[in-house]
Amino acid sequence: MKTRTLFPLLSILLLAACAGPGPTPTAAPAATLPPPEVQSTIAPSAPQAPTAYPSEHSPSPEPEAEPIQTVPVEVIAEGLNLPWELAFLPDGQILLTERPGQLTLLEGQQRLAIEGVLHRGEGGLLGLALHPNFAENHWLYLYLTSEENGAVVNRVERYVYTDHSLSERTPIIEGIRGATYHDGGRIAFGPDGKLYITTGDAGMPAAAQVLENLDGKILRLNDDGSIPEDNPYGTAVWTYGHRNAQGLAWDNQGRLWATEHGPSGGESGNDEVNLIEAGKNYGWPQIRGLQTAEGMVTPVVESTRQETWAPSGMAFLGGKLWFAGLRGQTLYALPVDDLRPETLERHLAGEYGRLRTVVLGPDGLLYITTSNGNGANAVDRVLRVNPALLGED
Ligand SMILES: [Ca+2]
Repeated sequence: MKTRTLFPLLSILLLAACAGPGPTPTAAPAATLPPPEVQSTIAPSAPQAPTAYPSEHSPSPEPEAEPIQTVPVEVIAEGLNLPWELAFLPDGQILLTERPGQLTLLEGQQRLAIEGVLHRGEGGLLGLALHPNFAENHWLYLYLTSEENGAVVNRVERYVYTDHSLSERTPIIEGIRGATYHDGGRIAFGPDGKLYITTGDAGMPAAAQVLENLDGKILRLNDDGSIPEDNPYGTAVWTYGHRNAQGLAWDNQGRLWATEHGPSGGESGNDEVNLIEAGKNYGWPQIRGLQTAEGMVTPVVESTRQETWAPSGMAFLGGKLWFAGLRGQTLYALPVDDLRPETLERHLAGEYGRLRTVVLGPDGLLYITTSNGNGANAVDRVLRVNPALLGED
């Protein structure tokens, strides 16, 4: 296995790097920008991924090697259009979705246009997941918004991805209501090999409480789109009463956590982190913030009415849930064994603008995408963060 041979090599390099009396690297993100001619490539310090590395959201053992990035943040790519999700191919290359409708191989920014994507408001090409057995079957999953018979809808599709081309386009689930706002869109394989999907209420809050539709839910499917036998309602629904969840991560005990956007507009704030358990009702729109009601789940931590995170993608590393804030423009970290508002860490506040997703790389570093462009204005970046070197803001 590559893993076995790689990490001893890394250790040697690390020892060599630490042995010299050279200057201590300082935390200065601006100084870490690579020269323009390499901005769209992955910096050479990224080691190769193990060949069978699963989806970035799958629980995996804590990385065996110490991260080798000696500064807190490196900008490893620029010039992107609203990147929404990021995944590592078995050879370590990075694939991105860009919300206007492109599946992009970061190396050389090679873009594949996905036919039929409707990019409007929060909708577009959103989630991306590789099958846990991608190395053999090459199955790639996308969550996208489109227009059918005048209606905005979301769906998940499966493709075969080889040599940066797509074939065998296959619907996995359709009929998720779409809208300009609240389109959900995160997809991830769990430790059980099932595909989890967040959907939004599409601007119809009451729909989140109706078990017979797919809106304002977290869904769970087999890899071919069929309904797992142990789903709680005999449908795709895993949990309900969600407004607009956009982050999924499993911790080292196999527990599923989700981030969710609270009320926006005049009632901003009340963003949520929830522990997701089969069949439960997470309360939208009946309860918000720390309100309670019989048969409904209150979030483990929420942002209060005084603060807006607008949380999106999430990853688990080092005992913490790391999640990206859009309006909050912050990388948040919450220790799962000490879930209190007081233990919430805030990093990079305002330094890179709106942050969309956080993915754990095969090198033990966090990969974060910004969301500052507008489709025509390609100003977004991929940041590589060494969490061990982050100072709290
Ligand atoms: Ca809730």
